[in-house]
Amino acid sequence: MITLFQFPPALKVPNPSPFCLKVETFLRLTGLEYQVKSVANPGKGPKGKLPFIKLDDEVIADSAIILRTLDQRLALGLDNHLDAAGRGRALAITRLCDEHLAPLMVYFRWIDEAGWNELRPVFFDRLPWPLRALLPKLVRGKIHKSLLAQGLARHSRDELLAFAREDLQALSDLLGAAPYFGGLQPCSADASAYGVLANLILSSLNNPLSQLAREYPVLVAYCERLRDKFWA
Ligand SMILES: N[C@@H](CCC(=O)N[C@@H](CS)C(=O)NCC(=O)O)C(=O)O
Repeated sequence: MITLFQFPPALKVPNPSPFCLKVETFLRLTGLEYQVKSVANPGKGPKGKLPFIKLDDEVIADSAIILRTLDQRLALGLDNHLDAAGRGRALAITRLCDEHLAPLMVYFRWIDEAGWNELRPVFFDRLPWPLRALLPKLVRGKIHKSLLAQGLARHSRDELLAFAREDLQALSDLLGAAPYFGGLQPCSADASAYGVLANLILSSLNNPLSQLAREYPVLVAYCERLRDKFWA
C-alpha cells in the first residue's frame, strides 16, 4: 500500500503545494491505489519537506525520487511510449516546472506584497493567538532566506515576471495542440506540469503570476482537461 503524506487541500486545488499535487497526480495518471495522510508541518518529513510517501514500510521523500522509485519498483512505464528525445524533453519540462516555475510561484505567493497580502489571511487567520501573529513572519522570513540563497529573490518583480512569461510561453509552445506533454498519452512530465500549473491557473489566488498564467489559453485548457479527466 502507498501512503502519501502531504499538506491538506487549500486554495481550491487538491493541494496548495506543487510537489504534493505532482505526486498525487502521478498516482492518478498511473492508476495506483493509495491513501493520503494530511500533515501540516513539513518538519515531520525525513528531509524536512513535503511530500513523502510510505511504500509498504519504507519512507521515501522528494517528489522526483518518489516518482522514480515507484516507476522502477512497480514497473509503471508511464514514459514507455517516449523515444530518447521524448524522454529528454519530458525531463527538461519537469525540471523547468519543479526548479524554476515552482520557485517563482512561491515568490509571488509569499514574498511579493500583493500575493502575500492575499495569502496570509487564508493560511494564518484561523490560527490561535499568538501563533497567528508569530508564524506568518517566521515562515515568510524562512522562505525569503531560501529564495535569496537560490538567487530568485535577488531580482526585481518585473525581471521575475519576465522569467515567468518565458517559462509559460515555452510550456504553451511545447504542448501546442497535444492533449498532454506526453503527446496523446500523459507522461511523467504531466505530473509536474499539472502540479504547478493547476496551482497557478485553477487556484483561488489572483496574484500577478496567476493572472499572467491565465493569459495562456493552451495552458488553461490543459489544466481543465487534466482536472476533468483525473481529478473529477
Ligand atoms: N524537491 C522537493 C521539494 C518539496 C518542497 O519544496 N516542499 C515544500 C512545500 S511546496 C515544503 O515542504 N517546504 C517546507 C520547508 O521548506 O520548510 C520535492 O520535489 O518534493
